[in-house]
Amino acid sequence: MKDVHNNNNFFSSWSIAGFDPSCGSGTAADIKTFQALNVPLQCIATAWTFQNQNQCFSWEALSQEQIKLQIEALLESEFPRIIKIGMVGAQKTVELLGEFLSYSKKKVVIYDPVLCSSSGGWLIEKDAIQGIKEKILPHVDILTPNRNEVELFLGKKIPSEEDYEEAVQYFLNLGVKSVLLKGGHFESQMSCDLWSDGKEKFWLSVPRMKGASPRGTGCTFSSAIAAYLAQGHQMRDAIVLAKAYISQCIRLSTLASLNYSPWHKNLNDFPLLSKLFHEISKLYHFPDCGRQPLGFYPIVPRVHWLKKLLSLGVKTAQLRIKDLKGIDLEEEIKTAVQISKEYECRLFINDYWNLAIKYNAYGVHLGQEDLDAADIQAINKSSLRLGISSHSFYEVARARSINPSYIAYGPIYPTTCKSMKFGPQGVEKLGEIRQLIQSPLVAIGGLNLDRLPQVMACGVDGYAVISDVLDHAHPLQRCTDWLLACARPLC
Ligand code: 3NM
Repeated sequence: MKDVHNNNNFFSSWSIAGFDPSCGSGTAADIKTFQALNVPLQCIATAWTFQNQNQCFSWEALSQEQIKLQIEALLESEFPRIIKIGMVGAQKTVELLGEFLSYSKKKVVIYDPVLCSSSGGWLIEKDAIQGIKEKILPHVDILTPNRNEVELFLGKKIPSEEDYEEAVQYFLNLGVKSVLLKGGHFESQMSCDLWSDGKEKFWLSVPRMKGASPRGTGCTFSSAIAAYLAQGHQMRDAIVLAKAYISQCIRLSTLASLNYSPWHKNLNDFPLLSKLFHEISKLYHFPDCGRQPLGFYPIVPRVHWLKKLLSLGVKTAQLRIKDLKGIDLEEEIKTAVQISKEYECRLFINDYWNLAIKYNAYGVHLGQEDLDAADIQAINKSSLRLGISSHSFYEVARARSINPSYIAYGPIYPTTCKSMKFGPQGVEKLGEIRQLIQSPLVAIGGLNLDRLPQVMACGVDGYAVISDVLDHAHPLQRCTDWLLACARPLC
C-alpha cells in the first residue's frame, strides 16, 4: 500500500458522503470542488438521496457491507491522508466509520455534519446523532457545522454569530480538535465564521452576498478546506483559502447552482481575519507612505548605520533593535527619529510602538505576535504609519483587516537574519499575495541584487534588506547600488 502522496504530489483524499442525483451537494459537490482546485479525489457513497434542485424527497442508506467494500477497494491502492466526511445517514454507517477512523492513524478528518437537507428533511437517523458524538467526533480535526447544525447539536437557539463563542467548548468537549462554526445562515451584513481549537480563535468575514443562496455551499466550503490541506497547506491557511474559494463560488453563482471555476485570486473574495468579534467591522485608516514608492528599504540595528545610509539618499528605513533596554533603547530611538527627519527619510520603528509614538516617528513596524500586545488604536490615533509582517495567507488576511500603511511578506528566500517557523515563500507565492492586497507590499527575506529583478517582476513596492547590505564587504557601495537598482524601471 502506498503512503500519503499520490502521483501528483497531493495528499491522497477521500470524500465520504451521500450521492445527490442533481449534483448540487454531497459527493458531486466534493468532486467539483476538488476538480476546480486541481486535486485528485476518491469518493465513498454512504447513501442514495432522492432529490432535485428544490427538494429532497427521501434517502436510503447503503448497507454496511456496501460501504465496507468501497473502503476496501480504495485501500487496495492508497491510504487516505485527508478524509472529508459529509452525510453519514444511518447509525450502522456511524459505527462502521467510527471503527475505520480509529484504525487509520495518519490522517486529517474534516467533518461537515450534514443533518438536514436545505429543504428541511432529515438526512440522518435520529438515534445516529448520539453515535456521531461518541464514535466520529473524537477523530475529527475540524468540524464545520452551520447555524442549524450547531443548534441541533446543542439543543438550543443561537441568536447571533457572537453566541458561537459559547458553542465552541461544547464540541471540543466531545473530542473534536477544532471547530469552524459557519455564519452563512445569519442576517448580519458580514458573513462571519468562527474557528477555534480551544487555545486560539479567529473570525473570518466577507460581505454577505444578498439573495445568493444556492445549494451545496456547506459541502463546498469544507471540501475546499480538505482540498487545500491535500495541497499541503497548513490548517489555518487552508481555512482562509477555502473561505476565499467559497466566496468566489457564491459570487459567480446563478440562483440554481454554485460556480466551480478555479480560484481567480480576486481580492474581493479574500476574507478579513480578526481575533475578536467586535473587531470585525472596525475600520482603521493608517496614513499612506506618500507618492514615492517605498523602494529600497534597509533594516538596521543602530543609529550609526542609519546615519551612513541616510546620507547616501535612503528614503525608507527601519530601526530594528533587539539588544537594548531602558534609557539606552529610548535614546537610540529618539536620535534615530531626529536623524530621519533631517534626511526626510520614512523611518519605521520595529516593535517599540510606544516609543515611536512618544518621539513622533514616521511609522511603526509590527510582527504578527506583536499585534496581539500592541495598542493598534493608540498607534492609529497618533497618526503614525503602520507596517505589518506576514508569512502566510492566514497572516495576510489578518494584516489586511487592520488596513495598514503597508504589508511586508516573507521570507521570500532563505534568510539567516531571523529564525522563523516559516520557510522561504518564493516569488510565485509573492505574486499571488500581490493580487490579494491593496496596500503597498514589501518583500523581505534573503533579498539580494541578483534576485531583485524576479522580486520586482511581482509588482511589489518595497524591498527590505539586512545582510545583503550590512554584511557586505563594502556596505556603503552596496547601498548605492541598491538605490540605483530600485530607481531603474523594470525592463
Ligand atoms: N523578517 P535578510 S525575514 C527581519 O519574513 C526579517 O518577516 C523577515 O534579513 C520576515 O535580508 C527577516 O538578511 C530578515 O534576509 C531579513
